[in-house]
Amino acid sequence: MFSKVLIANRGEIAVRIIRTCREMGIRTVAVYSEVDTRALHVLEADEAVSLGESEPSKSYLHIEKIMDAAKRSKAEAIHPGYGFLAENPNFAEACEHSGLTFVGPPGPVIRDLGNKTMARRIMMSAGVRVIPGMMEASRDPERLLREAGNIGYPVLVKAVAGGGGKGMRVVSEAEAMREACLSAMSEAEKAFGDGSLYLEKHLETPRHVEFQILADRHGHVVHLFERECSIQRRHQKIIEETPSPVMTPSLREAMGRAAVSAAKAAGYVNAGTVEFLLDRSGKFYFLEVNTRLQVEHPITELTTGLDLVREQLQIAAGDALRFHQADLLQRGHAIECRLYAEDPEKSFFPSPGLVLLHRKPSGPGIRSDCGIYEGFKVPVEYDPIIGKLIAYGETREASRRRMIRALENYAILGIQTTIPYLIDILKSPEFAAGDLSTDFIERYFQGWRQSMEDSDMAKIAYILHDLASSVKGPTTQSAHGRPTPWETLGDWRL
Ligand code: MV4
Repeated sequence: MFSKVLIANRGEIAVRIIRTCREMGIRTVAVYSEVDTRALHVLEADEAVSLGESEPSKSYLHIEKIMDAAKRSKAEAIHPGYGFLAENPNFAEACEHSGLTFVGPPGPVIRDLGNKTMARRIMMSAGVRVIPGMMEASRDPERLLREAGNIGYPVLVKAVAGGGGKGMRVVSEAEAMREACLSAMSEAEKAFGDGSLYLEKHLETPRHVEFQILADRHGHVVHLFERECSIQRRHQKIIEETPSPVMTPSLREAMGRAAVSAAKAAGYVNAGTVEFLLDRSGKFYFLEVNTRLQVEHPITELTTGLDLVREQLQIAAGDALRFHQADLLQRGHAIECRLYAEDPEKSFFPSPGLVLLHRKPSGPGIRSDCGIYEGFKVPVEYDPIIGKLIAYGETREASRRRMIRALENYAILGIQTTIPYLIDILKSPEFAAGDLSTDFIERYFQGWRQSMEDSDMAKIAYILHDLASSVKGPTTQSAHGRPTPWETLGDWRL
């Protein structure tokens, strides 16, 4: 096993990886930008190397700086977390060329699966059903128009280098094709440096069900069951759960088998996720492979008992998987809520700033993966995810109620968060019934506003937040001339 690992990431996922390394006796090296000088991952790692300027392209996305930090600190492996360089094949290859182990799949596998039509061809050859559509990309609007006619409207225009909804357009008639292709092409060119497009039949109101897989370097592949990720807003997942409320043992077996075939066909190694769209009739279609540890991995951990970061490190070190498919069991139900520093009343506008108060919930079945602390200034430069809350229970209803309880016990002052919004989704009759689809948020939670009948804790937090943010300068001078706790609250680490 490695004796030192560099974590090329920040926030909750860097902290998450550091924790497992600590348990395994592996020393950790954090990297950080200027605004992250006092970030939690820096405080928790054994060593930390500065990357300088905060702009992502000059810090967490800068391959040479990170390679240099790894060499100087004598790390043997690099864990990329999610986002940033996690799915960059050039980064994975740069690591291997410098004699560092990349904790993830081989560069060429990342490259193949990142090309969405290549991924479709691989899956088709493996006998995994793909959504009807094109098997190679094009930049010719006339060709795309002809193909759309063959597929039949509505079609979905997708970027071959895409993922996450960028460069995607639903087109319901031939007249709208040219315009949609041109705008998708320029969006894809800007986002990925590759404007090539392909088309798929557009599936209406599907569910998003993904399978976690683990593959070692010896050709063994297992799946760790599914995660349902249908609750998302603008291609940003907000609530994930496992098992999926619609899963049956036979569907699970069929989808799990497809996920394992997909991984084998791609030559996959390490942890990955095979995404499917599931239609109302129970037919499932390959969507894409995510070649990284995902944000929502904890729900799989709670229901299988495994530590996915430990599995990743062992696979990267060359160990064989210690279990077969038949050894794996799913137990209970887990739900994850992603917590964002965003204001849900102001169309989810980012809400960075100083965390004045931070009280995390705890208790039975509650896990908190968090990247902030009281006194930390959430920077504007990066993704606004501040952490995740995960609730485990024997049944879906038990974990749902537990999650509501925990969210109502969560107090964060100084920044706006999506917590009140999450509470209302979890309490909705539609969510409670498990009636989920990728248009859930558009259907039920458009134009959401906070209700003042929220929990006592929410009310108190609300009042305290107003109080705390209105307390400024001399108006709070105490009689004894020393600063009041309100003035210093949150400042003690600065
Ligand atoms: C689709 C689809 C319907 N039909 N493809 C969105 C992100 C990208 N990874 C693929 N996505 C979709 N592809 C066809 N042919 C619907 C979506 C989609 C979606 C997928 C997963 C989770 C949330 C979603 C929200 C809207 C649309």
